[in-house]
Amino acid sequence: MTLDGVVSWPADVAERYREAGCWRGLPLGAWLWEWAGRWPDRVALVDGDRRLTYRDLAVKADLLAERLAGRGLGRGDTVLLQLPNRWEFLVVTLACFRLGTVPVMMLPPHREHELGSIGAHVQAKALVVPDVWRGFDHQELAHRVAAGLPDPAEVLVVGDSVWPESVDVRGLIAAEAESGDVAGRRARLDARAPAGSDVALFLLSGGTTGVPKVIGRTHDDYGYNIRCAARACGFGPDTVYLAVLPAGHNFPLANPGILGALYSGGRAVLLPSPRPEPVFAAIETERVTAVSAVPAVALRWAREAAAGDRDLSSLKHVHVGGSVLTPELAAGIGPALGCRLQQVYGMAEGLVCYTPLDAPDHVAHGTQGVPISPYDELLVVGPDGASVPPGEIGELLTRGPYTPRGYYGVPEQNLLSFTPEGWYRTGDLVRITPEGNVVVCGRVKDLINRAGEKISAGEIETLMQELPEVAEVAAIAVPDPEVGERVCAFVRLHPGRRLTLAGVSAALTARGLAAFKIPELLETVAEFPYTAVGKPDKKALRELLATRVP
Ligand code: AMP
Ligand code: DBH
Repeated sequence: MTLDGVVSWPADVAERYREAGCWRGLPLGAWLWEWAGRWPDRVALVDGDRRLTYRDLAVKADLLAERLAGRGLGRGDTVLLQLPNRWEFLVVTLACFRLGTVPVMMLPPHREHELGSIGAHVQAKALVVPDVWRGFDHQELAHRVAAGLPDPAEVLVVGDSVWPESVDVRGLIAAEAESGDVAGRRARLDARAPAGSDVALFLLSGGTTGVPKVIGRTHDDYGYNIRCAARACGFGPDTVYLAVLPAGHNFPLANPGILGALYSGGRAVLLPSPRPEPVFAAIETERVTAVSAVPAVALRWAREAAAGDRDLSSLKHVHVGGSVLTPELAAGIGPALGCRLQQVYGMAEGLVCYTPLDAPDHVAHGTQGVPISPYDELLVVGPDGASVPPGEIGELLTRGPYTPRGYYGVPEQNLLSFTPEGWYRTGDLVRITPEGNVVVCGRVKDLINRAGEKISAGEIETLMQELPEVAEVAAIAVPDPEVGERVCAFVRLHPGRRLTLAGVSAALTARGLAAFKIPELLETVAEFPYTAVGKPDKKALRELLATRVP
């Protein structure tokens, strides 16, 4: 099938990126068999006691790809992928890349609301989930979501208790099935490989509205992104990268993350949680050289590292990004972990900036770095849309060889998020230093950034508006020392009605909203303040909140 809603780069621009060598016309994972040939026995992936070599990965990915093809999945079909950081995540992802089937990178906390709306939007043909994860029955959820989708979708399950009506992923790639005709299978898959310009995967964006914002990333563009990020972070065959953030997120997946480590001939270690003790233990045992985290997590590690007795001496770099980090806090992270800090400002929509490996402290601590590609274009504009003078604050617009020109299947949203000249409006307020480093100063988009998870205020408002008690609602961010920001819902209630935070939480959970998005503060007002155009005045609400919450 073809993905009709994908917005491509204009032909002349695409040609430029091809000529410049950014786009190579190769499918993601083209390196897999090359590495498997060169270093068949080198360990590529570690998940607890499980160690997969490059050859293991290539054999398993191909086997699964062929099995998926046998179940009717093919080029351009979409699959919702919701797996924790375990080795199967990567095998499924690579199998999809081999086949040209497009995984949609869901996150483990997503529930019916997210899986259902995105699944319908991309017309998912299958869901891949764990059986039970952190006490939650994903298999049951996946069947419920599948039943509600417009087209039939299969449920593929990774785990020990797979229902008869689900497909057992581990069974498909069990060791006994692996023998057989490895070379023949490889040749058959090579013969039907996707094109570089095909969409390789869909990433999710923290949106600002009710519409699902999924970003189609092509084999060409994502491959280039991975290469640039790996170079910016000095990744090579000696790299051991530890992934603790959810692997489906653009940052640990590819910037440079898991795919950057593997592309460089290094090793990726997967851990399903960022808790300090298991993280420190993994760094010690696996001699980890690089790890990435959002600021809240990195700061926790920095606080707890001194108290532990783990040997963290292998660690060279910690990559920190996803939400704001003050220079004062940034300065403490490297010394506490005994390594260098590299700050990163990135987005699933494309553009990624990194502080250079050799950056002096004032740059590494006080800025979010420079674009990873010389072909990235940055424009800082004022409210009138015109460029601001150098060094002044404005909204960042960007274009480039790995920043697509639109979200998938939402033409009206794209008119708002992209300019006619193809610039993506990041919604972030930045300034650019005389040396060319980006400093993130705030944002204009209506998002709440909770420990790097982006939450759309509009999404919360739409769901809360449906509550019978609620006459009017506005969701705003409350600053928080622990997670950066939390969701606060302001409501005006219908006369005589009452609503508690627990009531809101129960109602939104019942609607199938991911737990991290549920408001943690509820404030009632008799009258909403309004802006001149008649929208709830969120600035006034923030000021009001400051007077109520000490
Ligand atoms: P998303 O579009 O959901 O992938 O989220 C990307 C957004 O995360 C960016 O547009 C920023 O708002 C935010 N972000 C990412 N990295 C940083 C950073 N280092 N500092 C501040 N905000 C960041
Ligand atoms: O927040 C992000 O989306 C993000 C942060 C750092 C990202 O996508 C990235 C690096 O690639």
